[in-house]
Amino acid sequence: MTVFEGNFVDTEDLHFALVMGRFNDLVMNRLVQGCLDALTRHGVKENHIDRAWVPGSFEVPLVARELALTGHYDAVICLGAIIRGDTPHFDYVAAEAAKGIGAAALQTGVPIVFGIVTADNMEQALERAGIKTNKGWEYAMNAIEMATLLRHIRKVTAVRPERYNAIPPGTDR
Ligand code: INI
Repeated sequence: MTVFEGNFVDTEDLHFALVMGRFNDLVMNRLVQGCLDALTRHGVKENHIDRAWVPGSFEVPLVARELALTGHYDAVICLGAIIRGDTPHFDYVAAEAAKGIGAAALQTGVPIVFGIVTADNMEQALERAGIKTNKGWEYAMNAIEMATLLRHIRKVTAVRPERYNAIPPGTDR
């Protein structure tokens, strides 16, 4: 039996991309700081963390997918803050962000973390961006775990093709 798992130690050679929505920048700046703090304190090199700002959470999936397709990143972290207003706009933006990020991960085979804070008001959002807890930190940990987990799976399955490679060579996964 093999237990595949990620870890928070073998991080030195990992590369990450952050895709960040500018909307609600008070919340966003705190989320980004929490995320960078967690990555670097777990051994990720600062110059291995590329960053892209986009207008809002709706634009995050397209850029996340584009960066994932480069093949350069072990994981992409999507950060955004969507706060409910008086209209249904919130629901459209949140649904598209969630759907798009999920699709981008499945299409590219690169872990793409859903780091979009959705909140009913600014107070709730700020609580999650450092006042009580910092979700940016948590999203960074999710990215490290997924990056190291996929590396583990790919390493083990590559050295034992007779056991794991049921899919004929050349088949698109
Ligand atoms: N984008 C967000 O990231 N958060 C929000 O709260 C938000 N609201 O409420 O409107 C928001 N809207 C902008 C959206 O993401 C796009 O940038 C815009 O619709 C242009 O495509």
